[in-house]
Amino acid sequence: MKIHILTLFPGMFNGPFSESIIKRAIDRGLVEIAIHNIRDYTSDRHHVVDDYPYGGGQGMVLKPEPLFEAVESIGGQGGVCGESEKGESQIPVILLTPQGRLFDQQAAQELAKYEEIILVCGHYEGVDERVGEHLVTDEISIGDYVLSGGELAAMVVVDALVRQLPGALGSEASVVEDSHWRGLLEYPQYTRPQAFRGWVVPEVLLSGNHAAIARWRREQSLLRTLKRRPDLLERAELTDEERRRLNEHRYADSS
Ligand code: 6GU
Repeated sequence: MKIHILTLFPGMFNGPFSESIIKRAIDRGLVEIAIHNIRDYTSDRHHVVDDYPYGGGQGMVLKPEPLFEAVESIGGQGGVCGESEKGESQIPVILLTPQGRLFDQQAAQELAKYEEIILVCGHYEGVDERVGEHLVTDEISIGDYVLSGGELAAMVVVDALVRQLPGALGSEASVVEDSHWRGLLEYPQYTRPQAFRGWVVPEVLLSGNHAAIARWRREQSLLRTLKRRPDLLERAELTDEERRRLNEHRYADSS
């Protein structure tokens, strides 16, 4: 997979991409990450990337020309994602902005299927609306809070994509068992020592009874999700029996 990132602050990406899973995926040739400085795509003497908003108001707005120039030079053509007018398949061009649709595990899975994507980091008070309308194919937000720019959000997206690439993790099982894989939170994990400051590891995990352990973990996932993120249960893959038992818990808790 090849991921292009358009940013005004290329230096921000140095740390996160040179450690851990992402570094290993790059070293193994599973992903190539190309950081492009938006300022390099200006054509004026002062390399201006932003300007005052028409109509007045606070802050500055990112100009459209450098962003179009950058995306087109990379090979993204804008317009509707899928097929271009000429028929060749298009590279998704994704603007990171608090106005975007919420990024979740499902969005991460969909994006990870592409051979090449372009992430555009928004900044200042906003990005000229013509970028959203005519250049990008999608707009993504990573949560309901405002960040100073799209860079940290782009790093979040890259991490979520890269860890899904075959061979990126130590074992494929890690992806399958991850939180949110089937829409539930993960069960509690323990390691040695068996007793720490008087707090002991649940007995079942020491039993060697794999069926009992699997049952306990599933139960813990369900209860934890019910307690912390009940909204996730609507879309989770549950058996009829599990739904019935959860409903019992719900009523037990509300009475
Ligand atoms: Cl993608 N960008 C910014 N600036 N703030 C955000 C965000 C993105 N997602 C959540 N907050």
